[in-house]
Amino acid sequence: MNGLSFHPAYLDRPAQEALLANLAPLIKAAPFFRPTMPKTGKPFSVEMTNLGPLGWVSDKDGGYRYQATHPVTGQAWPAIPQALLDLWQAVAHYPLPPQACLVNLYRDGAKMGLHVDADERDRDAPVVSISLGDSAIFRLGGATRGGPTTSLKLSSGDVVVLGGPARHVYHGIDRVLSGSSTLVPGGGRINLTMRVVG
Ligand code: MD3
Ligand code: FE
Repeated sequence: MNGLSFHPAYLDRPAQEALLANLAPLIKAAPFFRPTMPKTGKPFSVEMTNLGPLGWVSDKDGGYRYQATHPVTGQAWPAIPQALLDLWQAVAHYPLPPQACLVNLYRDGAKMGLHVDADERDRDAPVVSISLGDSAIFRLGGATRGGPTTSLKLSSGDVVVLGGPARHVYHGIDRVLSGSSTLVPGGGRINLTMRVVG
């Protein structure tokens, strides 16, 4: 796939543990919430929180959007840790820093349907994804829904950079392989995506 760069095992186990320890107090301050679908209000199976000046949220009345505050606590999102900004710097090859780091939590049975990330004004900036915990089957399609797709297993410590054409393709998480990692307390998978919102 054009614009996709895959860095398997970019973070070794000690680095994954250090990152998770770094995130723990931030997630305590900005707890995971469960977004709901625009219009229908159907809850996501994935829980989310954010770091940075902006965070991605969704609910029945407001729909998909970025905003500066946590939808439940009303507080500003915690800052993106320097270790994550350094990682962005090392792999994104983009002049601007990320404004949002979306943190996705996949507990038992959570998945994410095929979608395109299109709520960012900056259409050129890449997205950097970091996987922690249980492995997941990631599905990658093309620019239109209904075309051919391929799947890729994302494991703990893997980093994916989606730039260029890959930034605008359909993608989702088919399933998480429960029990495949011991990293995340309580089990499951955490995915971080850093974004320039524009
Ligand atoms: C391809 N997250 O948060 S990360 C999302 O594993 C999202 O939680 C998945 O899709 C996850 O929006 C996949 C890899 C990823 C992230 C953003 C992309 C792939 C992408 C944007 C465009 C194309
Ligand atoms: Fe996405």
